[in-house]
Amino acid sequence: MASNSSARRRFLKSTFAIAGLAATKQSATGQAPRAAPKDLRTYGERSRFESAGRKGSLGLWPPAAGPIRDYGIRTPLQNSVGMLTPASLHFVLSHGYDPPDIDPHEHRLLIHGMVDRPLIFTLEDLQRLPSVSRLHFLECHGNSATSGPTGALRIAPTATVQETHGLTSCSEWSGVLLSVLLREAGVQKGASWLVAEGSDRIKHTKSIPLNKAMEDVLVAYGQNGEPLRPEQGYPLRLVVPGWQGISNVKWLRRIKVVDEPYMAMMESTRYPSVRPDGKSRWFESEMGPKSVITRPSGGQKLPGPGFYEITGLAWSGGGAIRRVEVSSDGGRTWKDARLQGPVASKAHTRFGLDWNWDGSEVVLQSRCTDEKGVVQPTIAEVAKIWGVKMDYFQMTSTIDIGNFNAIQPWKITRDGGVHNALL
Ligand SMILES: Nc1nc2c(c(=O)[nH]1)N[C@H]1C(S)=C(S)[C@@H](COP(=O)(O)O)O[C@H]1N2
Ligand SMILES: [Mo]
Repeated sequence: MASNSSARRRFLKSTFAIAGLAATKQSATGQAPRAAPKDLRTYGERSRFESAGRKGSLGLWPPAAGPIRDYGIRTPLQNSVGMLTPASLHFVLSHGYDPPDIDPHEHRLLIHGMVDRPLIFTLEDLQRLPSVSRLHFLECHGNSATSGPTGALRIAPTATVQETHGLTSCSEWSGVLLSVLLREAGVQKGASWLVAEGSDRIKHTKSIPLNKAMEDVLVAYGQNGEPLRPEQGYPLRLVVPGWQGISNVKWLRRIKVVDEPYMAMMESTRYPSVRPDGKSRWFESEMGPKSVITRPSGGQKLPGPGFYEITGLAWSGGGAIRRVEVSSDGGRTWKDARLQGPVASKAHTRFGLDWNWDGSEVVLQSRCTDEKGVVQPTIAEVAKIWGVKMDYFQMTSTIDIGNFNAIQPWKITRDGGVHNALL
């Protein structure tokens, strides 16, 4: 088999030859006429040739009767490049409701409870305080869950990476560290938790331990250089780095400092991941190391044998990604992938590996290791952790295994088709 570098040279040579031809032809025939210059657009749009889009529905919880709708609006990871998700393609998970229409001038954030000085902040107040900008992923704890009411969508051989992993995105979040606000309010002795509340119809509420709040939690008003999008919590949200999506309370309006978790509706009924034996994992908040190959991925088609970069994303709630390995022989041997910068803590990290496809049937998969040395598990290892048999992952049950971070295999068939090979 030719080495990757000679395969790549051959590939580049033929591509350049074709590119040269196309350029000549285009200028000769006057193709691709330029549109007359338009006025400067106040707010830019992408090229009309681009169509990558989110998919899914807000969904209701508990699911309404009728046909199963996918839960959540998913990011098209198969089209992603680099490590940032444009705000327009960020996944959306709101528990059944459209974003409230909040006038930022009217909006207030109240901090009260076990504090010396209850405080009320306007958005302008917050923007006068020292700001930080941090790269962090968000991930719904139900991302890639195979069981649960919509799990069948995740194990179908035809599933795309948008369907299997699209409930995660990565942004640069700007705002004020929550620790700054809490110090300003003066947290009283004995306080150990806080309860954060949103302004949506269900008043989404989540308990967060005080030590996490003081460590790296952000009260964010900015996303990728502009104000948050309404779907992401405009004008204010919590960003709880590396923790389950549910903690990142959107449309944030109240933080109460308390001395125990509140067992609010969402965290007590839906979010302890309940095991089939009836035990549940409460406040299992940190997301484990996870990676997925985004190209080639489910539903794509390789035009023929030759050189390809295998590329994907890796992330961990435990910190920065240290290593990503890729296997092209179903997990027998592994090669270290390149990590593309920036490699930020609790952020998506892009990886790549040169690969020469010889046209035979292969299974591609990636596994990552985070800075704590924790390695992404196989699905058999996940089954062991949860005390379930492998067939559990095929069942359509009302409960799903949360924080599911098993290695994702993609099978490439001889015709170049790419198929989900998780089960
Ligand atoms: N106020 C409010 N905050 C919320 C939710 C919600 O329904 N209401 N959903 C939570 C869940 S379950 C997730 S996964 C994340 C998703 O954030 P995103 O929609 O910006 O991607 O928001 C969390 N914050
Ligand atoms: Mo979520």
